[in-house]
Amino acid sequence: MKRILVTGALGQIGSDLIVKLRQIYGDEAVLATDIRQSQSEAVQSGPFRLLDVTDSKAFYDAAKEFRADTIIHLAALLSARAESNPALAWNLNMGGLLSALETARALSCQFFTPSSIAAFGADTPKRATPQDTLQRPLTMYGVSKVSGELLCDYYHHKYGVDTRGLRFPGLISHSAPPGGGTTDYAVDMYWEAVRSGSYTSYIAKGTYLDMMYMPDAISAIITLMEADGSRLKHRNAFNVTAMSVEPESIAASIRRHIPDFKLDYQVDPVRQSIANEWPDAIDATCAREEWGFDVQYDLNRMTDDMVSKLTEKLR
Ligand code: AKB
Repeated sequence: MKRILVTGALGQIGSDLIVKLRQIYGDEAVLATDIRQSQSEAVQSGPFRLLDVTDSKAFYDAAKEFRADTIIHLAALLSARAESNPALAWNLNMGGLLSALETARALSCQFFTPSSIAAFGADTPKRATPQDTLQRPLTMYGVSKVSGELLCDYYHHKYGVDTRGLRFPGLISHSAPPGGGTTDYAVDMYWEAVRSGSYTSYIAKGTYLDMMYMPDAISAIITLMEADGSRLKHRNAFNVTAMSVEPESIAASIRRHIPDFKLDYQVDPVRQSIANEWPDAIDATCAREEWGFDVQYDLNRMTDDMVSKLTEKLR
């Protein structure tokens, strides 16, 4: 029976992941932690604890008292917010990861943390971006993600920690809003399409980025964590993606439900330069071969679900 500690439980991934993990392993088997308190029903359905992930003693104590055998470490600052406060991003993303890995080592926990398409850089091949390739990002978020991947590799090879990770593309969900990312424009577009029928994108027309619907991301985490470790050649993070889209592709998909939906542009130079550094479309072959990665949602299927869920929520 698993006992799972999740950090950043109130964030975009955490709020959906907690619900799914509790459905599978039981409410009491999943400890949700975050730096802030919440009344969210999903999180309140089982144990919750306040945790500042940069406090390594508090991290260790929380895992020890809960008798955790698995740590899913999600707490981090995303790309745009990290660019506006690079020192804070380094301290939180790297300090938090170090506390998490040290705890996993000391308590022999299985370990998951997400990486990102931000871990690549401007000189990485833009299309069919391979699993193993050049990674020289120029954003602080990217620097923290590539360093995090190396640290996970290090803890696996040096201490035998069972580290596993995914390089997530932009994640789209209708439950918790994302915060401070670059790919968040896609989520905002769905909300505004349903709420007001129009959206002004801060990402330019023609900017292709990988995306994935949250249910596929959650299922990828669980499948990877359940996979036979002896089949995994990569202990840093696997490329995973469901689609490569630009703002007009999402708008066209939305117009199948909201024919008058209007999309215009007011490009934000900071977030656009972050997006320009990221691949157009990554290659997920290693994830498919090593642990059976698969997705259920393409763009139109995701749009159908997003529009129907947001319509229920907002009207
Ligand atoms: C962001 O935009 O910062 C994140 C990511 C791709 O890691 N969604």
